[in-house]
Amino acid sequence: MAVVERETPAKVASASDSHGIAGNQTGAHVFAAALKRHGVEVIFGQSIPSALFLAAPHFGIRQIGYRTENAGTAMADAYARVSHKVPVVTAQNGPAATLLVPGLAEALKASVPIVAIVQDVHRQQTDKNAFQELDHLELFKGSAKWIKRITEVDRIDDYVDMAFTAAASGRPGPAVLIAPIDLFNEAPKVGQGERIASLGAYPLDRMTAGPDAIREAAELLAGAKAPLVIAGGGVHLSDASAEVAALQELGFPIATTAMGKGATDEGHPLSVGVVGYFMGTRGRTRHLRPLVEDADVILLIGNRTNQNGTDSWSLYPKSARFIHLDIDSQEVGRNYEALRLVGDAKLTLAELNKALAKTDLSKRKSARPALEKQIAEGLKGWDADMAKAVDLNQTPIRPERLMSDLDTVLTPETIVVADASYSSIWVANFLKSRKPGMRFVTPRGLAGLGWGLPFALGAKVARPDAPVFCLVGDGGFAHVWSELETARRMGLNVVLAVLNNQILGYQKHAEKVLFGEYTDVCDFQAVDHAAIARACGLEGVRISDPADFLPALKKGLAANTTTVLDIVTDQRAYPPVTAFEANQRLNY
Ligand SMILES: Cc1ncc(C[n+]2csc(CCOP(=O)(O)OP(=O)(O)O)c2C)c(N)n1
Ligand SMILES: [Mg+2]
Repeated sequence: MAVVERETPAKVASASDSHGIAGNQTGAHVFAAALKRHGVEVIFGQSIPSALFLAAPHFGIRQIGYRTENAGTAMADAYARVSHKVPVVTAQNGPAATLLVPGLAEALKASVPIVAIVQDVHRQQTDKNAFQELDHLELFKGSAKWIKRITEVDRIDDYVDMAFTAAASGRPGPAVLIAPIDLFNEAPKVGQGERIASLGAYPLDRMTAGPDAIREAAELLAGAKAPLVIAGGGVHLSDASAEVAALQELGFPIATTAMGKGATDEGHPLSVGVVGYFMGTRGRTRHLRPLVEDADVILLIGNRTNQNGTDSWSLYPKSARFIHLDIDSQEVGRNYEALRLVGDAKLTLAELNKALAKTDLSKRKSARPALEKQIAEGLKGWDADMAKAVDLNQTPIRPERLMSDLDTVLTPETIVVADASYSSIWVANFLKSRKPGMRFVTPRGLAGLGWGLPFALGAKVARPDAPVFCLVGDGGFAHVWSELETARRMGLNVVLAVLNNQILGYQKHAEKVLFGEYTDVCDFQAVDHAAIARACGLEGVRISDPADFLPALKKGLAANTTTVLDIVTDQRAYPPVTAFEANQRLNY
């Protein structure tokens, strides 16, 4: 006996009656109205819960149909990072729900708000081994900030509001709302619409650290011999780059983590660039390591002091006095004991800047010319290293050549996306941010492969007018080729460059460094990614000559379709990760 895998479509509200709950309206309408109230314009889904998607257009909510749930969650994640709105992703119970886990886990670690609505089995079939029944409350433990199952149609508003509040307040993160399928078809008994709050933008609540701590921080920074600011991804989450820029104008050098990249204009004379685990030869900030190591007061902003950002906790000097500003009190002092500034970065920095203005900033003023010189010379040293270390005209193509060409067409509005592995490092190290608040979207929460293309699509949904460039490795791209069809169907035009080195690069190189050999799955058979793009009705161009990249890139950025540039790159190329520094095993 076959089981019914899909619910029967619910009655769909007419456009005129869509905002009130009356007559034969259902839980699906209540859900859609609540989402509308929170400013939701799109839902990343695949037609389930069907009743919700049939009702949603009547509330002006469009469905962005993903091919796989993990890609859909990554789309929602990038949409959130770029738009500052809380995105909604949905999935069917069971196997579909399990595929939300990777995307939610990345969002949890990267502090990105997402509301996931997960369909559950019919309430009367609970715990009977119903079709695709799974304990979702257990499933999402460890990958979500908040998980609840709603069982009363009359409480949909309450639960939707709780989910948005959980996602968008405090340290943002994913909230999972589990909703039995029959709830969407049931008519509410009591009137709805008492709740009027709109909770769909984050940070939902901004709070500042206490005035005494802020005053103490200002005194420390003003009186320091060699202060340094290291801004993390929290600056973007809090939309605090203008306040960081104001702090910079007071004479403070600003470095960032990879997640914080774009927090500053990297053309500013007091912008250090990205510091962390890729400060080896060819690392843009390699010659600025002393600037970090000699700092006596370090202000960390929205920086979780993780392994890569601190070069395995070897980079930040133990002797420095730390001031740590974060919305999550648990992050403050986690790895470096610090003066605690617990609060929203934007609001607290605004207060800190005011407090600094009242201090004696003559030290900052007098130190500035030498500081600017140190930074300029350090970056010049990098240029000289590059000229010596890399032949930008060689074939197979060096990724540094691609980044150098790409850098010439970047605008402050360009959104640069990268997948995990080397791609994240190529863009973070070799491109320059053009303004405070420029967006470089990389999966640095957990650094999983397969986030690149869906991130690019989610970013494009959030900012349709912005050019979106995405860099991926051939290994990571293979996780999500299927979303090329999504790009075409949804009319989301991005330029995707595949570093076709025909290997799991980072994996192979790490094995060579650690063991002197590597396992055979690191080498791939040849794949023509341009042909895959063309098979999906998109533009696909294979590039073997470095001179062909820039024209193809410009054409792709101007095109009315997604373009895949399949670039034959040198498999021996690796970015300047310090763990690989001067390792002879990589000269193969
Ligand atoms: C989902 C996931 N699986 C495995 C890994 C481990 N891993 C990190 S880098 C890497 C190789 C990536 O190869 P590719 O995407 O081709 O990029 P390349 O390093 O060659 O530029 C692997 C397997 C990971 N980070 N994420
Ligand atoms: Mg590869």
